[in-house]
Amino acid sequence: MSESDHPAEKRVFGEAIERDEDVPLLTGEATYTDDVQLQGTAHLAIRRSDHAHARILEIDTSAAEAMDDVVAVYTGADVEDSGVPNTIPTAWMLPGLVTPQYRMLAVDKVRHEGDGIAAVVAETPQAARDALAAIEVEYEELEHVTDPVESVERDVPPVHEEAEDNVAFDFELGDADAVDEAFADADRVASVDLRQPRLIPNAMEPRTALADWDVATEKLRLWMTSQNPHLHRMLLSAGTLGIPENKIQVIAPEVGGGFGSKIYHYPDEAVTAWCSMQLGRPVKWKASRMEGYVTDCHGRDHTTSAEIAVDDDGSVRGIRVETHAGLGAQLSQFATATPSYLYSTILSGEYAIPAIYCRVIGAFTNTTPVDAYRGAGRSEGIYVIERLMDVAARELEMDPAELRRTNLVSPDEFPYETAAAVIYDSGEYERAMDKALEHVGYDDLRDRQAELREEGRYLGIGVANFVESAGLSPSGLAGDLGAQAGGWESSIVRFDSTGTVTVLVGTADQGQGHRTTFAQIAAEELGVDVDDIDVVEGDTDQIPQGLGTYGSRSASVGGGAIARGAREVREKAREIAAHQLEASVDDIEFDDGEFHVAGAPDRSYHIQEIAAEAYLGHDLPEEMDPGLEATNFYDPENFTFPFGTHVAVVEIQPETGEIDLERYVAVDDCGEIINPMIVEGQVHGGIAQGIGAALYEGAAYDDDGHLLTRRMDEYAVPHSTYVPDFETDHTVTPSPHNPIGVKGVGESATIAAAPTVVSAVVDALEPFDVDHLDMPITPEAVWQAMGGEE
Ligand code: MCN
Repeated sequence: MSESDHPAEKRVFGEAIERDEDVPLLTGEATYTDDVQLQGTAHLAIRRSDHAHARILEIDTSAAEAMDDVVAVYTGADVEDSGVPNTIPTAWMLPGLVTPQYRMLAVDKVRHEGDGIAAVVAETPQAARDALAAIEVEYEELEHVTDPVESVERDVPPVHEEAEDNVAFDFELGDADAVDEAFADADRVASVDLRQPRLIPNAMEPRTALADWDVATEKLRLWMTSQNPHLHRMLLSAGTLGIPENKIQVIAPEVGGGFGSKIYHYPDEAVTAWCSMQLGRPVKWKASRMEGYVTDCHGRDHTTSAEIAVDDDGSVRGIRVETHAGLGAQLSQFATATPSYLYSTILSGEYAIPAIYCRVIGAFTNTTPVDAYRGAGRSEGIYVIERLMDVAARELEMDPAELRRTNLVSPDEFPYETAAAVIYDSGEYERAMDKALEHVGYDDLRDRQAELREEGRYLGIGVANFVESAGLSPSGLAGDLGAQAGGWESSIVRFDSTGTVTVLVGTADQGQGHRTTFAQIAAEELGVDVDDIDVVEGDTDQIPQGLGTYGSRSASVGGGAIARGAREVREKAREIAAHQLEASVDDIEFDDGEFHVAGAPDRSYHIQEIAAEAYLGHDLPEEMDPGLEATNFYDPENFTFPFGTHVAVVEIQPETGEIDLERYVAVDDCGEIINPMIVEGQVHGGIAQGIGAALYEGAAYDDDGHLLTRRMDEYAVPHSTYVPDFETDHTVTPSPHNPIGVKGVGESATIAAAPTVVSAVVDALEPFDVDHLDMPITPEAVWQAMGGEE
């Protein structure tokens, strides 16, 4: 272990303290959006398209309007006529991007099953839902397309008139000529065609919104299931409703999971707000589970051809990747960034690859919009490079772990600039890989595999390395690449006069444990007890600015803002202490919350006493303002790049094709660890989601463009019995540019697990000459690959 595994002595940072948030969450005392009750609330239900693609000829709402308890029925034309901007804007512009107007309710045609057509507001949720069926819609059906390759290659009516060929963008990264040369020179070339199916996020709490338009003050209060209340405030203001930003308050109370799906500015929450504005009374909308399946943004949907050029000694010379990325029927906020920059820039993985070229065609299809889902872009990219490593190892008849090791970026090469245009901050890749392989007993497993094969048993060992760009930054770079927002986060760290501390931060938890870990950061910096710290997130009126929680940014960027704010507060307290102790500031030491003069620890002031002095005392240093708080905006100089190695061991049942996942070992490196228990929880959840993608999950459409997997018994998220006990470990390689050395961890294991498990299954099937199977790998697919009849 290197020295970095033993950070300087810490009090509470790095401790596995229990999650402060759990008692209210587990006892049902916590407040979710649906728990918020306002007097006089009306209820919204949304009539949605049953067709994948159709022109709307006529909508007759009269029967619905006449029903008992119905307050109002609105169509897309009503929204349009109200004069609001009525645009759901995209947040990431790519060169040449086609941006058709995305409205709150469809006006001319429906573009996917689930597209909103009309809004019913009624006195009760049941009355609103009942009235939906009474709305008569006359359609002219149009040919539809659900597959991203067919969408651009087949002659089909365009999803949007603005994109005749259904291409929203055609993106390239890397040096095509250098790659051509590498391929011409290399000893061998291997290739693989991959399909990464659509995944459905399945957060436990459905999307919900409660809007309250105050007619007197013309202010909108909107409680909603949001991962980023400030972004929602900004997008509602500028693009959709045309209300000044300072007249909108977005509140995200407890949020029950998101996995990306609650980042986005959807039409539904905006319609809820718009209805409240029309009626001057509170309006609530809550998605049903099935509604969520067709309206929450899906993830992935990539069809890829990838090639790798290698020399006989295992050196990778270059990779070439072409991907059709399904975007669905509309451009969701990060729909363009995820399959372009987040995907292509991680294709180097943990390896020193001299030449990389990637082309991504973003295709509109008649399906639910696709956007970032846990691992967003990085999952898809790491899957490609790790599958390429496996096919190259087969081509070279080399051990797949050995091929990986041969190409790792070594510790002395950091900061390492890849041929995919990013600079990795720090890493000790081989150390993590060694740890994982030793833990699983890799060499012995290979021996056992050979022995079992003699007996007609098929053991598979899958190894995958991953690196991940977490916490998009800096803002300048994001802007250069087309982002319509920055990469910073903001905090306020405030002592109260009695010595307690309030930390306000612009991130927004959905289960990650921010309240606990952020209190640990502040407690460490300020030398106070964690119980004296209250962390506040999710309310735009309390926290002036923020960008939210996604892209595994909260610990590194939000935590960075908190640490910097706390340090500012500590320095002001130091000045007050120096004044009280009649000493020079430079002579004041800070130890476990106490300020004292160097070498004279007997006379000291605790920082909490100094807080009282800052508010209540009468003797502050000359020209110092009262109070003890700091506002900090932290704009990191780079992403952080967590990494690690995961190993899976499977055994295939030859009679049925069933896959027994026997062991799963994960060694992750997320820099300095704030709370090891929370990190382990994130890794566990992430592995489960990656296993889900590898073996169980995948959205499917029928020939009419209807989603077939629209219920929990049709879309298979892994149950606890589907996953083995996880064996986790870590290394610690601090990020050199982060104020507290942390890197993100929220998505790491999802990124690693899918290629690890696929690698293991394909490894087991080596005797059957199987180089690759697409996810989700079902027993049926395995059985067929082993020669079973269809
Ligand atoms: N942490 C830590 N030490 C580190 C890094 C992180 O203790 N070195 C802690 C953090 O303080 C935080 C948690 O681990 O409590 C995750 O931190 P981070 O990696 O910064 O990720 P975010 O908090 O920004 O969360 C986003 C990430 C993403 S992108 C998805 S998707 C995801 C995920 O987190 N969705 C989740 N984890 C989830 N967990 C739950 N329960 N529910 C979701 O919807």
